[in-house]
Amino acid sequence: MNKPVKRVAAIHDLSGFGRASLTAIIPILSTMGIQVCPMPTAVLSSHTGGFNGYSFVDLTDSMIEYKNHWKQLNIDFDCIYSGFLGSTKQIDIISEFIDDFGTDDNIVVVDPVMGDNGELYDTMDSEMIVSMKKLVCKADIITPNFTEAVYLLDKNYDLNISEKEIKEYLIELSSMGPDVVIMTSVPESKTSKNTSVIAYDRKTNKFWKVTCKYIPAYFPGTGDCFTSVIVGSLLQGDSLPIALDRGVQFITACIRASYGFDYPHREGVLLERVLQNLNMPVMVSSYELI
Ligand code: PXL
Repeated sequence: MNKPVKRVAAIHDLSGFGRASLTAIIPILSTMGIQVCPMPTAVLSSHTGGFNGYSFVDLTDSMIEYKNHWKQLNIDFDCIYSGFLGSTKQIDIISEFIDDFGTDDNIVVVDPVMGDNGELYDTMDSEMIVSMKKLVCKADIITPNFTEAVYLLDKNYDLNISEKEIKEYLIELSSMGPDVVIMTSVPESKTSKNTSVIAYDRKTNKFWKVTCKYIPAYFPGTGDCFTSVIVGSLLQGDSLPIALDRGVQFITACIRASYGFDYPHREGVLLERVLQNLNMPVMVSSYELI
């Protein structure tokens, strides 16, 4: 039976303050006309990027009961989308979740949230990296930023990297399992004022690139916003390069809408001011084949 609304199982933490993970994913996908069924991995009072003293409740055990109930209800998902995880045991549970709910028709998107700007987030360690490497093998699509790609491949974080090497990293990541690898925050040459997203589609053996102006500001949670737009766009039937374009355009709009205001960037981008952009037609396509 064709569902009237596409449905995503979103396996992420719920952070009460700071516009990251579920508090970004739910409004974005809802605005795009997609039903989000959240499975919280942990409840935090805030995300960990720039806040001290946050509370953290690990929900690993509840995830097993959650999964069992959803199985009993026989829910079918058009997408399984995981992100920030609170423990290595959660990775085993998500792996089982994919075995239980994954089909030939739905897509499994793993955002291997571990760090940014060359560093791991507070709650991540080497054990989490080992487990994340196993989880990406089960995904159809992964969306690491450059830092996470480097950790997944045991490479050194070196911003002096050529496009040829980035392509090799993408192929190596795809050989772990996913058909599509989307790398964000790809460094450009030292003199460039740009940053880019580069994706590799193994089935077509194509590399797609979307470049955008680098704005010297860091807002936590933008990775979650980007991957949510990719998920929503693909579920709406867009091609991969259009999904990349929409993701980049939306993040650029989020940062531009936020950057001119004087407030702590740890609170995240001012999502509420730009959500409606998601329902505008894609005006300019800037993607290229490389
Ligand atoms: O946006 C990634 C993310 C998700 N969840 C939590 C985080 C972060 C990044 O800091 O701390 C709890």
